[in-house]
Amino acid sequence: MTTPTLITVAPTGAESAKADVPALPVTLDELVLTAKECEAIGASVIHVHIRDDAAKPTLDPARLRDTVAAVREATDLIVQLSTGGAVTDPEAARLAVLDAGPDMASCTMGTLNFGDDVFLNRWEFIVDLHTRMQERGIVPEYEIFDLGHLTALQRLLGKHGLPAGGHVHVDFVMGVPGGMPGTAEALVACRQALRDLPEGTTFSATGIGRATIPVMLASLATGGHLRVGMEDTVTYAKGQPVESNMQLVARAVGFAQLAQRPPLTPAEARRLLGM
Ligand code: KMH
Ligand code: ZN
Repeated sequence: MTTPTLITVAPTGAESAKADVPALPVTLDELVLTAKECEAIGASVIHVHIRDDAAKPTLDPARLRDTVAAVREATDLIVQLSTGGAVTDPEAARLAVLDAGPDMASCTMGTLNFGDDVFLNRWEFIVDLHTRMQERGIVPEYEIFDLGHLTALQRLLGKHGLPAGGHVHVDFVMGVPGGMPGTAEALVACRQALRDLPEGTTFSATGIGRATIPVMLASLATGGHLRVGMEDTVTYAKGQPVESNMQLVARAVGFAQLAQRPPLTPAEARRLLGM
């Protein structure tokens, strides 16, 4: 039996500058337009980072609330806010992201070198984030940047219980300098390690930069779902900048259809994720 594909779009991220990547959606209007376009062609989840008036990453609470409301108003997409933010964001601001009331939020399962920076995720912070999401009924997407993060997730669920809704969904973020490589071999190792997580655990995968296509194909071939977008990929092919998030979602939909795993609608994705 074929498993349809959950497609997440991660349109903005916190790492690329608008000056370097003019097609990056950074205003609320740009984000909403992107959300509508990507939903129309097959995305069911949007992973959101926001920017301030100078297009710099921000976790401003009022802006986050307005963003959740605007995306909900314009689309049926599942709204997943990033609690990872930028590497410079303090823990308190990252926890306060939940006050914006998203459907989902990311929860990174460990600390790693992140290029030349450090993406800090202390154990106590992870527990705090996970517990607050349980209390508020916000469904986590556990971000897995390295194999050991799955061991940390096993420990988290064993000690602190299942997430809101009871379904466990993870996202393998592959090819960050400092994390696991964006290869089929690494994806298969992660896939095998899911044995130690609750039955029915689902996974998405995304490859950073040139890892995008191998990771996408490997994920489709092993029953996984897809995350694509300009947070992770700003070059479509050698020498060819990405024109829009829609272009990346369209490619993902094409690959998914070739694999006979058509995209899930947002309503079907909600059922899959236990919402
Ligand atoms: N921007 C990275 C430091 C997430 O959204 O939760 C963290 C990140 C993960 O993008
Ligand atoms: Zn992110």
